[in-house]
Amino acid sequence: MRTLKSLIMMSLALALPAMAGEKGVDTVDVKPKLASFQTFSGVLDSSSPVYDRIYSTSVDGDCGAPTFDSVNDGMAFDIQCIEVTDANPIEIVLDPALTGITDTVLTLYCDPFDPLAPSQNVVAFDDDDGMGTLSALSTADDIRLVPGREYWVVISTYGAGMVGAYTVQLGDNVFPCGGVAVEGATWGDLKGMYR
Ligand SMILES: [Ca+2]
Ligand SMILES: [Ca+2]
Repeated sequence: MRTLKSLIMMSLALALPAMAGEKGVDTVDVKPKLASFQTFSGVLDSSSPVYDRIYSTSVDGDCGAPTFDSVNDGMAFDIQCIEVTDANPIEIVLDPALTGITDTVLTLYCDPFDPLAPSQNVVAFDDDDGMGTLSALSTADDIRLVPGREYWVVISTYGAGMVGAYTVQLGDNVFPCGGVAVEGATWGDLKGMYR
């Protein structure tokens, strides 16, 4: 009994520093705007593809933001394409009224995102800057993109097994260019096709 308890305490002690490093105190609650911004929507469910996600505290418009491996693996994800109309800072905000996922994460990639190499091509990442534990990339993050180029927004979750519908509001210099099929997203798959 005592041994089991100390084992549990040891596991907690080992797990906590990693968790604390990834999940900071949530002090930011960026609200979606009330105006009729463009949006995209989708659903994460048990049939969604999964990946071992990363997190990042940096922003790099040139697709090279340094990342950290998350202790959380096997997250459902969805890919949506966006483009910008100018080089002003962008906003991408999960809409709490239309999102049922309890704890989202959002990663912005240059095209393409490879679920087998999620640390490559990263522009920015956010966990909790939206309302509660929802995600938001806001103008405060100063993310500037290149018009005419496609970027991929990967909507996923903090932990594995989190599912539900989501809607994402885009700032007025951002517009959606459609969902991206996962088959088309995977460099590994493409290499497999032409090998
Ligand atoms: Ca979150
Ligand atoms: Ca928040």
